[in-house]
Amino acid sequence: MTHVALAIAGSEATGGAGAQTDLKTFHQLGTFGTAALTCIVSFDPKNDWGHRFVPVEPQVIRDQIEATTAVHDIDTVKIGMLGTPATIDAVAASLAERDFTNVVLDPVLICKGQEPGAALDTDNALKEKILPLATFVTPNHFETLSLSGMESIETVEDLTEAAKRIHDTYDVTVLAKGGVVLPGVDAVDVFYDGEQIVQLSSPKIGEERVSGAGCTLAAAVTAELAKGASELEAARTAKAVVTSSIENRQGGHAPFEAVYQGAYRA
Ligand code: PXL
Repeated sequence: MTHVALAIAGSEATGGAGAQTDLKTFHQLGTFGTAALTCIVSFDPKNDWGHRFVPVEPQVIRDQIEATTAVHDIDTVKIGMLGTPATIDAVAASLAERDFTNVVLDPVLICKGQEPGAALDTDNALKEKILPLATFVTPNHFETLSLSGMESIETVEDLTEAAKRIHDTYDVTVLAKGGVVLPGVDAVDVFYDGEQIVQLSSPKIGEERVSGAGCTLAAAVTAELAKGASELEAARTAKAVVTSSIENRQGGHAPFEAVYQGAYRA
């Protein structure tokens, strides 16, 4: 039987991020992909590609999780963009009712289309209600600052300290992403599970952030865990998948490019 992975994530219609990216990543890594949508994001080409954002009704989110977990045996789930405090409550309740072995959280803290006030409520709800249920978290530079409470992260040593603080606060395995934000020729991520600190490094590909890279990383961790990999093995494979997806990124008519997972080979 093919292992099943579930994404609880938003739709980003252009295929560069969100559930679309998660499903492609799941498929590329040989898992059976399923998705429960939490919100719908439509970039606005007439307004600087801002995010038009519509949350899915909380009960509908719960229904989708009920449906996927009734049809399939699912022990590994990825959580992407949730979007509102009400969505977060619905997902937290659905998670608490089930006993998932791996809950991989991509802590998407802000989305361009949201009101700053609303985004703050959402961030707080994510920290309070979802993070305690997560087993593995993949914060980017900005999210690592926010979750660790550190004032600045400028070196790999800072990133390591931040990963430790997040682990110790939330009792979760951390893969903190330095990405293109930290200086240097390599994109360095720091893995910390309470015992091992491991730096995952690969040469930067350009200096621009590529849309969907974070979704791909967390989805790849999820697929590997669903297949039975250890957390560290999953992190290593995910780093390779993201690097390949960025190398093979796809441009279009927007001023940003999107990751492509289809060229990755183990
Ligand atoms: O990459 C973060 C992200 C996640 N999920 C959805 C998104 C985005 C960014 O656009 O739209 C649905």
